[in-house]
Parts: sequence; C-alpha cells; structure tokens
Amino acid sequence: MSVDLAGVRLPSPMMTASGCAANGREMHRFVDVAELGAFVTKSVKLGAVSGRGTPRMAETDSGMLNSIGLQGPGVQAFVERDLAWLHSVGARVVVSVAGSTASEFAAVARTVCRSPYASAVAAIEVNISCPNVANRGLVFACDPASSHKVLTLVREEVPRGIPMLAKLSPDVTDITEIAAAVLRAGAHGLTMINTLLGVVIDPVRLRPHLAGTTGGLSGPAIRPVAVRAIWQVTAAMRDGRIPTVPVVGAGGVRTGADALELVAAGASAIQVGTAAFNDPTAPVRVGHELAADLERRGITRLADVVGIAHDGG
Ligand code: RRO
Repeated sequence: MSVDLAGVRLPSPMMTASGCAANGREMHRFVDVAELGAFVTKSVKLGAVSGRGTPRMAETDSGMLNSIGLQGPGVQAFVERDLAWLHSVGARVVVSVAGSTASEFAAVARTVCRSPYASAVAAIEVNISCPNVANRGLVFACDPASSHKVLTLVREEVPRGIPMLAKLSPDVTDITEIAAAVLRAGAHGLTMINTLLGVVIDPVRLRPHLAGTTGGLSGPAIRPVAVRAIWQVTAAMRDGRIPTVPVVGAGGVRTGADALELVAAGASAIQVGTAAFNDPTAPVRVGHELAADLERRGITRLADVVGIAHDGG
C-alpha cells in the first residue's frame, strides 16, 4: 500500500505522530521502524530545551493532555544521535522542526538538510502549531502572516526533493485560511491536526493538574475534530479555493477503521500518536488493519478512497 507524498514514494501510508515515539529506539524494540511509511520525530529546536515543569501529562476519560513544552536536545545532538540512528536502521524520517522565531525554524531545517544523514529525510514537517509555548498568542498557526513567514524562510533551506509539510492547529477560527497562507509560501503538504488546547482540574486540590495549566488534548476525543479539519481543507481544495496538496491525517486514530475515516475525509497518509503509548506497534498494526479493510472492500489502491466522502451519491 504505497503512497506518493508530494513526489516522495513511501511504502506505507502509516507514520508515527510527532512527539509520541521519542527518538524511535524504544518503539524499535517492538516493531521495525523501517516498516513504517515514515517515522516522525519529536519537534526539534535549535538549542536544548528542558520543557515545562511537572506534572506535564494528564490522562483523562476522553484523552491525554500534554504540556511538554518542546523538550529536546537541540538540533546538533538530534542529528548526531537520533537522525544518525534512524538512518542506520533504514527508517524514512519526517523531521519535525520548531522555533521561537521564523529564522530559528529555518536554521533547524538547514542543519537537518545539510547533515550527513539527509538521505534518510523523507520530509520536513514544520510545526507551527505547538500549543505549549510561553504565550499562546505566539502560536504561529493562529496567524496567516506568521505562518506564511515561517514556511517561506524554511522553504529556502529545504532542497528540492524533500517535501515541506505544515502542521496545523485545530484551535483557529478558519483553518482553510491558514492552509491557504502556508500553501502560498510553498508548503507541499499539510498535516492535520496538532493537539487541541485543554485544561484538567485536579479533583482533590481543585487546582489545574498540569504545572503549565493548559495542555494539548490528544486521543480518540479529538478524532472528529481532525476529520472536520481535514474535511474543510479538502473541500476547499476540491472546489479550487486553495491548491490541491497531500494531506497527512492525525488525531485519535487507534484502528484501521479510524484511519479509513480520515482517508475518506481527504488524508492520503495517517499518523498514529497517542495510541502508541499503550501499544508501540499501533502505527504498524493500524496499517495492516487498513489494508485488510480495503481488501475486503475490493479496493486495491488507497488513492481510490482518499476524499471519497466528498463524492455525491
Ligand atoms: O512539546 C509539546 O509540548 C508539544 C508540541 Br511541540 C506539539 O506540537 N504538540 C503538543 O501537543 N505538545
């Protein structure tokens, strides 16, 4: 079940979701990460970041909240330890890049794309939508002009042949407007969605559970939100309001049937994030379930069902 992601052929539509499988080594004990269409890394910034205070994870009946705060070793250490290792095991890697300024995003992308392991890089995912930044007003993905600027600067650093995906936030008034802005800046594809901003109150202390108060909600509860975002943006592509590019779907996928729902709304590749915390094989397992489901329906190519929910009749 191979897919074409803006000119890059992946042997499977299945990916991990950024931040949910760390550097891949632990997952690799359970499943060969090279079996994935691509391994998506935790977002990487230029320098080391210690992240927000603890607790920074909360499990709820309807999903998980995180307020990690972009923790990471910085791009140099990422390249030397993590990208080198992923390259050595034959994984295709989508590197999620982040920054506090548009030029920082670009510098991270430059370092990754000029590294000795750039041949493992299947795509750059530009994470403009982290909900856990110091001032929520600075989330790039909430503002078309800031989104455009980040993608414009990153594009200058990413060589032809490596597609640039923009990861969008569901916490915006008009996601199609943000999609239009990043596509004007040259994004080759869109990943939808990042987590949804939430707060959990500790039932005993009656205070926010997370040290940073707010966190990003993920898991099954946000799947209808992901389907809505993919649906709205795909509809805009289909009626010519914005250019047509591949959509990578993410949000609460646990089974092949969940994945097919996102595909029917318009996604041509699927990321599995939160489900991998309980079951590290989930991104690969969901791919097998999706393939079996399509076979039962007599469908041989995933492309034949991408966006099918938009067809009348
Ligand atoms: O690190 C995080 O806190 C984080 C990031 Br960068 C993101 O994009 N989404 C999320 O839920 N958490």
